[in-house]
Amino acid sequence: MKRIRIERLLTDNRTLMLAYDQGLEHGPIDFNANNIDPEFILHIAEKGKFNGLILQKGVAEIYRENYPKKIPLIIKLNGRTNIPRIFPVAKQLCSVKKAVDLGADAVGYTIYFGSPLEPEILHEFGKLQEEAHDYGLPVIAWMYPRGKFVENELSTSILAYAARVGMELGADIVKMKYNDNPEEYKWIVKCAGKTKVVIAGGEKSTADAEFLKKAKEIMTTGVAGMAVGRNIWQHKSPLKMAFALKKIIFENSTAEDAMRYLE
Ligand code: FBP
Repeated sequence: MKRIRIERLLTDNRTLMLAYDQGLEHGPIDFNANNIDPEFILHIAEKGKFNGLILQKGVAEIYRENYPKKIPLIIKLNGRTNIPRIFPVAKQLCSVKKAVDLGADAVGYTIYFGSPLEPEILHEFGKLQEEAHDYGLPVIAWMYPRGKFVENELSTSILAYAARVGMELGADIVKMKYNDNPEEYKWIVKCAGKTKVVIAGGEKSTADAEFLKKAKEIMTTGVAGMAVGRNIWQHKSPLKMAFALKKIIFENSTAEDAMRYLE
């Protein structure tokens, strides 16, 4: 079996990734005149020295020439728009081979855990996880409980189950939502075993201090870090927010100290 090259995504076992797949998932409603332009994001990724930039294959392919060489590329292999609101499912749109051709350092895939279409989702993931590992590529599973069988997407029990399933399926990293319960979240992280947990940023927070306080709390739960999109590139000073988060994630700074970067 090939060695999985996960080290590029980590700094001392911690990570801060930049997510920019929202153009497909949510549409231009997330964007303004600056961040609608992928080149704006590539610049932030490079200057912010992120541990990875998450893109759909189209952006990676079309903006290939401008891609910052030193920033690991994470290609999201599946995705969906938010127009058809039937079953939560996102089919594979990019092959592992295509991701490799594009220079990917890792691949990602959203598992709508609990969806009525879960059997197909898990089957598709199972195949691409093997293909990616055959290339030595780490696999990141977005473990999002969703659909009519999921009573509460953020309950500790469903998130713990989701984290465990990510590990059982061979994900190297699971990307999960945070449920504002640091004590219970430690159990969720434990359920993932040696699979690393990273937390999604979520909707743009209206208060920087609150967002940094939450990041600090998140880092007490044992997760490896965060994969943030809107809270960075919708921020009026994206790089300042990135550096503030890095202080917390990599240097164990307090939220108050990190806040100085934003003042
Ligand atoms: P944000 O940090 O902007 O929340 O991005 C994280 C992310 O997982 C993206 O990768 C993805 O596009 C989006 O959230 C999907 O979130 P949802 O399914 O809740 O709309």
